[in-house]
Amino acid sequence: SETIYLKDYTEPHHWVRDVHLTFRLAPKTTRVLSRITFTPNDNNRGDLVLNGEGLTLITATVDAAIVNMQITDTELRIAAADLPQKPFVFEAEVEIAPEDNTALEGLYMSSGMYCTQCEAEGFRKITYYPDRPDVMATFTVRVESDMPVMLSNGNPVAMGAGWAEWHDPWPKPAYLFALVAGDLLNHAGSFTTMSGKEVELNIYVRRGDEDKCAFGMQALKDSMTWDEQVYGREYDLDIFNIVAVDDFNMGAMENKGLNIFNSSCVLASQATSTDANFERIEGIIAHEYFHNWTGNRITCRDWFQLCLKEGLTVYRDQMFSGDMRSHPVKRIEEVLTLRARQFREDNGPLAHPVRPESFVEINNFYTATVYEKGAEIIGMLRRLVGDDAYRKGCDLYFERHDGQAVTIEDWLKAFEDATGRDLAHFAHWYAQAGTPRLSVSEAWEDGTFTLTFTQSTPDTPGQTNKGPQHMPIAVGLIGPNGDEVVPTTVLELTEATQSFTFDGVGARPIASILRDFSAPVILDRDMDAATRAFLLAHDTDPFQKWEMGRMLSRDTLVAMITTGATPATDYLDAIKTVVTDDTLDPAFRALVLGLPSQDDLAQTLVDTGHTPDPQKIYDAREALRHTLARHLSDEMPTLFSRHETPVFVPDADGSGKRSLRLSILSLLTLLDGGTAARNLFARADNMTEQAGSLQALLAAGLGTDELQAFETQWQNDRLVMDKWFMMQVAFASPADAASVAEGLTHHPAFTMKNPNRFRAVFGALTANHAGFHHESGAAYVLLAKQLIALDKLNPQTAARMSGAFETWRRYDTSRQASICSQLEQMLSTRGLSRDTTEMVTRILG
Ligand code: HT7
Ligand code: ZN
Repeated sequence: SETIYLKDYTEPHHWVRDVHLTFRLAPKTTRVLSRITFTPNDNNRGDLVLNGEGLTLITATVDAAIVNMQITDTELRIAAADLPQKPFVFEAEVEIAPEDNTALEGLYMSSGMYCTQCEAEGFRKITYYPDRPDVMATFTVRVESDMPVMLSNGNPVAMGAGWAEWHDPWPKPAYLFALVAGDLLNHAGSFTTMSGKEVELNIYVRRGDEDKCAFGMQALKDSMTWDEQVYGREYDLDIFNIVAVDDFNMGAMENKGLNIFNSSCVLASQATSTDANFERIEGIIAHEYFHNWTGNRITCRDWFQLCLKEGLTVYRDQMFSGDMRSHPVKRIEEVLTLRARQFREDNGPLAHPVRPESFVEINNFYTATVYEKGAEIIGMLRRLVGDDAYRKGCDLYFERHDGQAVTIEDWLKAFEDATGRDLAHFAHWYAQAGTPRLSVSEAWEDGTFTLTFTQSTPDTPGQTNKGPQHMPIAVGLIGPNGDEVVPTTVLELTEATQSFTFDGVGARPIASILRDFSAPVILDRDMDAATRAFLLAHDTDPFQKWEMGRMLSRDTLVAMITTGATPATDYLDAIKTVVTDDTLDPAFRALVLGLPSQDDLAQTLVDTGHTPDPQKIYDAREALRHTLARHLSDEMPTLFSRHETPVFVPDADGSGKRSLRLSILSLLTLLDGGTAARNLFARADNMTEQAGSLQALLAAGLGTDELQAFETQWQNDRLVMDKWFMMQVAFASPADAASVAEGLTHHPAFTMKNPNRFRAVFGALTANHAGFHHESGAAYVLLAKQLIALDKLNPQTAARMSGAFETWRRYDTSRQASICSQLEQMLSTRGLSRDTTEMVTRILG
């Protein structure tokens, strides 16, 4: 397969002014008629190159005349010599079969409805077109079908029996095109924008789901208000539609005026959704809405610039969620995911820069690095320039580039021009892969405290000898009596080694370093348990306070695994003090009680020179859970009962209380034989507590009857059944995980065609660390076999899930050999997709 390079970017030979499309929908024989006005590009004259895949061409003309054209599997080309050297109209009719489209890219069918997914390169499966983001055009779309609801981008123009017409006045790239047709119901709302314009809002769902839209509608209105208040960005069409679709490869898609959502990311109700679901739905609705300005009005010149829209939009949705809920709790959750997904990626064979320099299949680069590290870069930029200058830079970016397809250079230039700062060094964050390691030493003499930092970034595939990064490190100093003597100060690191002094510090202080996780780095710092416990008790920065508890837990577990040590009483007491401190937010206390994941511990062991044994990691974690349960046994009943929420509200306060209560319940279940969990399961009036109590039972090796009851109750609710599939595999014992997953593939409700269902089972298998890496190797064999089968139907999802093997080099030679043999088996499969081939090849290294 061909590798595409950023350095090879050239402008297209033709620009598009406007596009008229007519869809005659039929499951096996949809006809797509296109009328496109092209203008030759004076900067780069050449052939007309149109992408097209899996299309049956019926007719094509230029200015109504037949012309010579070359057609391959991937493009239609008309030689420059055969084209007018002025604007011309290209018309075509093609046929496609949405019902046969199991890849869920292009036009496909899901539960009887027609829908599209065009990002990144799906539009070429709909008709011949220059399917690249720098080609922006206005679209007029006519849909013909017998479906009651027919939607496309922009504003409705007219409709009649069997047809509807839409016009989108904002020029856009083809990846933002969308069409939906189905027998749908809408939950309607409205919003008045800051300039007084009325916008019609709709969430379209399948019959039966209409009672699960209210929360999403409120989240949409909150997002619209927030973007006006915080970024000064107003919505720009008469209507904003969201559609829920059951079969969807990712979370959601920001198509202009017609967002399409995985139903799991929009449908919510007290009975069927957990607090985590509510929080995620609120965040994703915001994310897709915010794309209207960061992605749609200003888009990417090419797919290498993906982080331009994704990193910025993730940063924006994170800030929104912090404002809606709790910034400290959100920040801890963000760091947990960043470390679990992005640090893991950055540390293995799939490491790549936030702006990659090459790819084979762009779908493989919708990664934690592009999204989450991309968001961290925006957060660092803001910290470096300050809040006011950040807003000025954004304003200038919007003003200067509205309606354009731009690059990271354009983004940074807007900030340089708005702030007068030179960001050339800072720009390295976009180019240099790998997580920087930052070590720090401390000295105190005659009232002067000195911090000396040394940074280095490890080699990653294709990149060696990296330079220092420009990073903001937020620090504060705490005096020996626990009072803060120096409040949060941002130090700017630019060199490999750099010292900073603080004068007039009376007694040797304890430094709190990397407050609010101000840069995406690994901090190497020698610290004894007593100092960590001191900061856990006294740090004023919630992130560092949590971090100290986390490090104490991590060190305790590593000592248990490597030396058979038992947990120190001081550690147990320090955790108990925080968990029982009623002045602290319950959500924060639950996070302090949470232990590092098994995957996290495996990497920590590698970093400290050990080969991880997944079973030993599992055993140590279980042993520590039992020890914590015994240590908290007197306090647990009160903690559990005091955090009951008699009325369910899915907000920060309610979810925080339930989070602490369920964390306690999980430990309590290890001591009471499951009595409290069974009670809660029997009377829970919300999914958070129903699923939480069931998980507490499963984690203690109990819950068989409850699992059965859960299935009986929810067998007709596909999203809740995903939880049922997931839980059994996630909480299966290490020896049973593979066989439980395999068994579930024979359940009548299992299907490979629905990505949510496949991920419920196999995402859970790969997340069950000791089960996935069980010494039998059964899970490796099962996953490879399933991915080979899935690849034939849905290459995008198969490729994404093959990332589960990325950590193979961590483990012993026998596990390495088993994984490699499965990866090779996958590679040798005839017809393996370009997507999965690229991923497996990179993983093998
Ligand atoms: N911009 C979107 C990314 C995307 C996607 C979504 C659904 C299915 C396939 C997809 N490929 C890429 C989602 C987002 O970041 O908002
Ligand atoms: Zn996005």
